[in-house]
Amino acid sequence: MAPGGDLYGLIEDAALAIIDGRIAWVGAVQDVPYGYSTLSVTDLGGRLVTPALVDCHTHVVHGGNRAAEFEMRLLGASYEEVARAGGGIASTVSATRAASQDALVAGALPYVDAAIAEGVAMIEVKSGYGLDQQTELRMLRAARQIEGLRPIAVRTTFLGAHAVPAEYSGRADAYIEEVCIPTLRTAHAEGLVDAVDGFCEGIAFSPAQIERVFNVAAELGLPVKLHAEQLSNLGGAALAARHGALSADHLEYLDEAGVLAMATAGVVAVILPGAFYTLRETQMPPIELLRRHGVPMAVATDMNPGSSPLSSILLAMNMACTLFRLSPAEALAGATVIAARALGLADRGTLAVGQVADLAVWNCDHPAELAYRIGFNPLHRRIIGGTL
Ligand code: DI6
Ligand code: FE
Repeated sequence: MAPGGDLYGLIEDAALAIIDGRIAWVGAVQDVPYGYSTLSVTDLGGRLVTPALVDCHTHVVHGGNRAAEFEMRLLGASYEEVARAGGGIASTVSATRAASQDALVAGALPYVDAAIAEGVAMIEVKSGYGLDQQTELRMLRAARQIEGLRPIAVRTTFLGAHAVPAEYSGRADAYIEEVCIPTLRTAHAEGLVDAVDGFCEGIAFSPAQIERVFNVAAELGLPVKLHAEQLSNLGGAALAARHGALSADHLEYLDEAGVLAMATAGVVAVILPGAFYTLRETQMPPIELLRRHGVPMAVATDMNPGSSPLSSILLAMNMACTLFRLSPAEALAGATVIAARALGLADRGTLAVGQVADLAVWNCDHPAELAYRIGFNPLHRRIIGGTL
């Protein structure tokens, strides 16, 4: 560990004891209790050690990509023209429906590997590009399968209320009743769901429609989170707060009433600068209000093929600082302990006794370097559950 201000609680010349995958002791080398002298020792060469990173909002499981749409938009096509040409979210739904589970896994692994290479030990993965029962289940099974193929923990989120599929165009209520809710029940019965999400927006679902899904989540004992106030303010954050949500995500159009509701209910604000950047948004999330009212802020990639083709959590941290004026310390907390909290987990994300020993070891002198450089990866190695 390295010298620096106490913003980070840095310990110089530090040692950390790990027993059975948990942090058993942390402090200065000269204070290591005698009883730990029998443990095997790994010298990390004086490098900076932080909790491993957590990417708490991604859509890495999906079919196809939208590079052609990106190109069309740069040539002047509007979002509507892109959609009429079969682009937009509908094109990802078609590609995802056409993909086998193996193909979905194979498509996600390069993003997962990129995350691992940057010190990520846990990634959240959402469904929401199937929008029919079969494909939503296949996406969630693919997400679960990743855990067996790579050294990373996966948390799955059911996002059936992401968009209205073409076959239900103009019939969003029927989609919620006939597809979304029955699929949620089936996915939960199969053990595929850790949390339930929705997209509360004019182009997606109304607060009343989201509430119907949230009520079923409550009945099943599942925590909820919400894409809220991304493009307009429909009161999604307050709705999430009323339902005791783990997080409300995006939040560019959040107002002070929404901030207060989140603060009171302990809802994490997940800041997603990759989508803000890609959509060339100009309305910033109300960072200063969130800070003033004590709403914890997480930072994530929102990796998805449309609005945020960003797989680098370090770049998301940099963007959170440069675009939204988070401090590097806030960005690091946002991609560790607060990100874990956005997933309902309190057992990781800090270097404290009893925490899961998922660590990142960096070729850095100071933790501010993690958010400072652009497109540079200083990871030395990860330590997962105490294992190098
Ligand atoms: N908000 C977003 O930015 C993405 N989903 C969501 O709820 C957009 C997803 C896409 O364009 O494919
Ligand atoms: Fe998202």
